[in-house]
Amino acid sequence: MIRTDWTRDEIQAIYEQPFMDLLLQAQTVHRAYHNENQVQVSQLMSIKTGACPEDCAYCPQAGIYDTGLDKEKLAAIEAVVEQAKAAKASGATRFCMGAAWREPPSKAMPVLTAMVSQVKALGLETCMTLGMLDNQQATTLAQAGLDYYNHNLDTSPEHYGNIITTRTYGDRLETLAQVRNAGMKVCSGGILGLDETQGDRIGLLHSLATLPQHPDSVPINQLVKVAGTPLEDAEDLDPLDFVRVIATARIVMPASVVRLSAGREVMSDEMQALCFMAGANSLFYGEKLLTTANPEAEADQALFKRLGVTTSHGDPTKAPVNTYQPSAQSAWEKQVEALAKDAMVQ
Ligand code: SAM
Ligand code: DTB
Ligand code: SF4
Repeated sequence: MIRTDWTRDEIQAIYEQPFMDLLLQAQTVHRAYHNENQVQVSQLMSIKTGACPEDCAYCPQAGIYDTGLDKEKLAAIEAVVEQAKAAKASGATRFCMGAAWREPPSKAMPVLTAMVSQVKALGLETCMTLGMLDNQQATTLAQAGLDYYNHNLDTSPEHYGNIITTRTYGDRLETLAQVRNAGMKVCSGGILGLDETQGDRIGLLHSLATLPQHPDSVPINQLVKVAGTPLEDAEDLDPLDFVRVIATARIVMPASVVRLSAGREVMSDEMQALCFMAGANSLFYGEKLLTTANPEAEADQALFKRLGVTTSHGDPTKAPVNTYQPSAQSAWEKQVEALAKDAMVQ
């Protein structure tokens, strides 16, 4: 049962339950839909860096903030293919190309489509995040074979105007609709740590979980605070609230792949393990995100080893994905119940 009619109250009730209950529920749902010890790994590359005309208050690439970033024009196709080869060799299965644009300029489209087809020819899944897309651009990218398009809602509709003024929430929803209509997979999530309230976090999850079809991939980013951006001194997040958001996303969008995204550089291995337990089953891999640091691939491999986690080719989702009956007891729930009975007898 995959629902797209969640109310905010229902999502709030899931989010606010005792932490252990929330984690148990999330892990139970996770096991019904996904291969429990598998994680999908994507690698990012910034193919056009900085000088963005938008004013996203979290972003080091917005041209109006002085973040000391080196701006770079659209990368050459060969440079992108080289980096994609290296990503594949280090274990990534999806290559995500990001550009600091409001929307892709039409003269860039032939270069972008060549990047998609050449990266795909390496046997990698492809993803792009280029800003807003119109119908024509979405169709062109889909025809070139682009598998995923990333476009985040970022926060709740109410908080959105405090973070971005140069494009609306409605614009973002429109781009997601264009991506879906063109037949590409949707990657859409948000950022935590934007001085938002708990209600805003629930509002973000509500917006994502009530889209006509859930995003296939849901990145949950923790703000990387960058000097020079308006959010450089934002309040630190309670790490357990971050885990609550992951767990709630897992429960309300059971078949989606939830990605533990930006912010891992400051998370302990134990915190990341808790996020996997809460239902995260994808991450960004490689020492750089777009412009900021990420854990080294070796550190991630060591963490996977400690946790007995393997990386998946494609999504770690079980097929068929829509047969989960919340009322039916899973094998794992039965095991938990049996163990609890045993404990009472002793
Ligand atoms: N310019 C395009 C756009 O915004 O649609 C694509 C690139 S943009 C950098 C992709 C996403 O990265 C943003 O939507 C935001 O969620 C995330 N992001 C940007 N800066 C971040 C930061 N400092 N910390 C965490 N996430 C960030
Ligand atoms: C997403 O949700 N997070 C990624 C990806 N989609 C494009 C980007 C994170 C960027 C973090 C800041 C930086 O490195 O510039
Ligand atoms: Fe530009 Fe994207 Fe950064 Fe916003 S998040 S300033 S649109 S690069």
